[in-house]
Amino acid sequence: MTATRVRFLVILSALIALPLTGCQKKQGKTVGFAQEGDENAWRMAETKSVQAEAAKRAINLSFANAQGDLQKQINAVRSFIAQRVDAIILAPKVETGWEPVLKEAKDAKIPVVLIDRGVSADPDLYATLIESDFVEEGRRVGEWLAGHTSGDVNIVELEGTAGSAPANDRKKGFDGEIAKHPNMHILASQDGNFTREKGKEVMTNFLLTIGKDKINAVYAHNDDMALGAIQAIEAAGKKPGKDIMVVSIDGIHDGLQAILDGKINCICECNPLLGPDAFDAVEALLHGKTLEKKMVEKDQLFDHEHLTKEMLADRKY
Ligand code: GYE
Repeated sequence: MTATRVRFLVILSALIALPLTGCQKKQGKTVGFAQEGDENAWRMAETKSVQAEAAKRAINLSFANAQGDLQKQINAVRSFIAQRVDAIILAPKVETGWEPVLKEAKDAKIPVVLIDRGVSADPDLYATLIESDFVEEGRRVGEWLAGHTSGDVNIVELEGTAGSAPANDRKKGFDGEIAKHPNMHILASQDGNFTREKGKEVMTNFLLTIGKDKINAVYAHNDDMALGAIQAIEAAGKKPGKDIMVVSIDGIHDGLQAILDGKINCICECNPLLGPDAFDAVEALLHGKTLEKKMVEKDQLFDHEHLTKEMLADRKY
């Protein structure tokens, strides 16, 4: 090859490369993730799992944290549609209110993968829902409580965020199980918004208004509220896990540690590490596949007999 020809080829390739580098269009796929909030360790673990999985697959992730504000979350989905992302992952705060924006996504041909919480909208409006069986979680801890007490139990209930799928379904599952035992009663139920602070506040109030000697057990819809309740029980001079039994759902590190410490009696796990399943779904959809409307995560039950220090050391959240 002559020197002139080499020079010509170098200039030519530079000219071809120029417009490509000049254009800032991101390479690869872009996915929007509309997260409902950052209220506790479970949710932070879920967010991290989605972010880590996007990075692993070299997918650009647009992340929006609605900080518990439904309207903000709906607006985030709307802005993902306006950005023309390739797909949307949505962890919806509550079940209702999603039809209009899900319709907009469908009209724009952007698939929506729901993770961790369901919605009450027409299933045609989203591609799939990846979540745990919340009714079953509530049922299992109810069954555990019935099986590990005389069956004569006065319970107070700390509910998750009002209107959210896990709050609605965990209540349903537990209530259904308790109803089989005529001497198990729920004395009071109140929204603790899935946070430790609110769990403590509501439990403090229950202990004062109902009386610390009348309550035999706490059913918390998640570990964080149970951990808050434990602080309230100890402040009232009672022993959590003994004087007042505590059962909850999630299986975060601090919750399982409380089982080892004898302060929580039983926890039904709820897996927050949904990133891999969420992106398997996204990639299948982007390859034109149709998915099952619902994929259910497998959860295990922990109590003092079925938990060891070693198991806790391996825990990812
Ligand atoms: O149990 C709770 C979180 O939606 C399943 O939300 C999730 C629940 C989880 O705030 O800790």
